[in-house]
Amino acid sequence: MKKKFLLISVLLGISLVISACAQSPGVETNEEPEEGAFRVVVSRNGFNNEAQGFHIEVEEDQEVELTFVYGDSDFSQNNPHNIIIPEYGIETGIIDENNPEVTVQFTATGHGEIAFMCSIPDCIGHSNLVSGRIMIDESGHED
Ligand SMILES: [Cu+2]
Repeated sequence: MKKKFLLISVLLGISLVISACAQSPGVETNEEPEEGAFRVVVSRNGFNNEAQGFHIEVEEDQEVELTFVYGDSDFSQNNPHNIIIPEYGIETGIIDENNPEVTVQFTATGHGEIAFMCSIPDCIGHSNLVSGRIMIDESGHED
């Protein structure tokens, strides 16, 4: 009987810890991101670790929220980046270990592929950060 009580107490304790973790702010969850919202890790390995061909897909005229997250914290030195989307006149400003997250917002106007890249030519891994694309689907909303 005592053993059973102990087991229940332990299980209850574990579930309390789990629910506490799930509720604490800033903890990554697997929830579906808001439509039009994207998180892109920027590191010497590329955008989300893709050296080439990284892109996000949006609908024409969609409101887009793009969050760039510094991904070189595991590197031996600070490695500042500055992401620009020239077509929209957008610049994140320095993203580095002191300013690890920047969100930009824009309306996905225009056609085809909008380029984004790092504007700091001597950042480590720069060649992996020059070919980001925003692909705009012009077919409308006929899902
Ligand atoms: Cu860079």
